[in-house]
Amino acid sequence: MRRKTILTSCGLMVFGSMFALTPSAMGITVLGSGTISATLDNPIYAAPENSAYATGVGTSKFSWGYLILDPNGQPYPGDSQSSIEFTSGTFSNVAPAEIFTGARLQFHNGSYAGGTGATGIDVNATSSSDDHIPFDFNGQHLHVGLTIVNTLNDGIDPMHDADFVYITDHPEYGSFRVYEGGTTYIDLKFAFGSLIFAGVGDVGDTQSGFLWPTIDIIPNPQLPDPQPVPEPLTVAGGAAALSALGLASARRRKA
Ligand SMILES: [Ca+2]
Ligand SMILES: [Ca+2]
Repeated sequence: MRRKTILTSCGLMVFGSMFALTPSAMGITVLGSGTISATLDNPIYAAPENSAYATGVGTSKFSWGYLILDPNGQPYPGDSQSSIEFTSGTFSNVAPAEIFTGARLQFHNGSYAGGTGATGIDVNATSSSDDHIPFDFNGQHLHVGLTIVNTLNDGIDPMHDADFVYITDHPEYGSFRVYEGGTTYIDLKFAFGSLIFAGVGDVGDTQSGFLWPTIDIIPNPQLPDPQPVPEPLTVAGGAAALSALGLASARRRKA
């Protein structure tokens, strides 16, 4: 009875775990298979009105950022919203507290008017499984906040310009960064059991993104006094469009 109480009180956590109680120590073999899915909600915006430029709250893909439009009402070439997408994954014959790679977080680093983005989103992940006894692998939940950093682009250092995300409550695990215009994912590690964070998985395409050990803006050694400058598109057409829309001049910079 005590064993069951311990197990069923467990939750689901992302990015790995450490644990004190193993199935073998308990004298039983418990394995489960199923899927991990998630929705993204409770966004945080740089400014309240930025919610008008975001879509997908409550779904698995959240997009943000105001796209400057040309005279024909179309985004300028190369511009796009940024997005985060939770890609569902499966787990097969895992034991409680066993670390497994069960899903991915894909990040597209778009280019839009600076200051019109989101700065955070929550991941609500849930497991689905037909394995219920003695441990219920179904319906275990994870709720974790992500901080989104949309760096202003200086157009000089791609690593500096790369936008990034990190686990809000765990900056010590570093950040997942994607170059401007790039799209790639990071593997997410989960475990069923009494859990704490223990690390992150691999980046899918290392030509598009990378892991960085801190959550700080990467300094640009080529620019002693970093001063982001508007990109050509912004100068050519965006400034007038923004002015007409009454947006703040600071937003002419792209993030
Ligand atoms: Ca950037
Ligand atoms: Ca960007």
